Amino acid sequence: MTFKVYEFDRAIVRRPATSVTKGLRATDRGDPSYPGVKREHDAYVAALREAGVQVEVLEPLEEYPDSIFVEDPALVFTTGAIALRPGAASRAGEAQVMRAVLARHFKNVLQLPRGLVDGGDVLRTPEKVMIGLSARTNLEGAEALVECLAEIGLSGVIVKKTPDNALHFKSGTSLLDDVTVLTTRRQSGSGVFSGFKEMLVPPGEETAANALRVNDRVLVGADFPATIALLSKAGFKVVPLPNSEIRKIDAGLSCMSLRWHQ
Ligand code: CIR
Repeated sequence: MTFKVYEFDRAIVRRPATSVTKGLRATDRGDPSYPGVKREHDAYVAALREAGVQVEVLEPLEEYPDSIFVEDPALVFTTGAIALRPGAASRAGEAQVMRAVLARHFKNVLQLPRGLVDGGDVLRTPEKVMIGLSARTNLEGAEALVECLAEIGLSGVIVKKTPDNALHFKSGTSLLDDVTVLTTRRQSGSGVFSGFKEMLVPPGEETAANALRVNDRVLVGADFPATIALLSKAGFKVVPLPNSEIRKIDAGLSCMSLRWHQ
């Protein structure tokens, strides 16, 4: 492979439906406003394009309030795509819709045969694909995913230590470069990143750990000044993005796109 795992030239996103205001959330801090979500999503798509990514924008799906989070029903890699079996009952049907989209882009589209997996629990690193168990991803699904990954030449490893209160494995972690992860004190304490250099998000900014490295830059929530300062000081080119509305339904920055290098 001649490119890094955070180098992308293609992405798929889906415009929010007005039903996005009823999206799932672990803690209710009030519904997000539709215009607010739309504004934040537009800024996200613009940031991907500015990073050099060709973005396909899919039409909204009113029947799936959380369908803006395209990362959860599928995985995409240069060698193929995998339609998943999302762990939230209200999101299960999103995978079939996404499968048809993937078929337009990939010759090889696999289907997770059993169990449950959300893409938010799957972290691609240079050596392997880490699969965190969570309330959305079970062992049966994770084991099946390891088999699917092997079919497209990738090595999956199951991580059993996603912190109890995290929605997804990646809620508390993102890959910053070949050897560095941005993570929370809590996730770090589990020891799953022993092979990596860890940068810890400052206390109170745990949600910032779901950042997104795309090509030469890192997209980070604009409301996390200490994390932005930390990353900037370490030499990363940081793009702060507004996400105060979308966060009300537990969004980070990885979840709104499927990204790959063609
Ligand atoms: C959900 O609970 O499924 C959505 N409200 C949020 C999904 C965020 N997905 C992600 O971080 N991969």
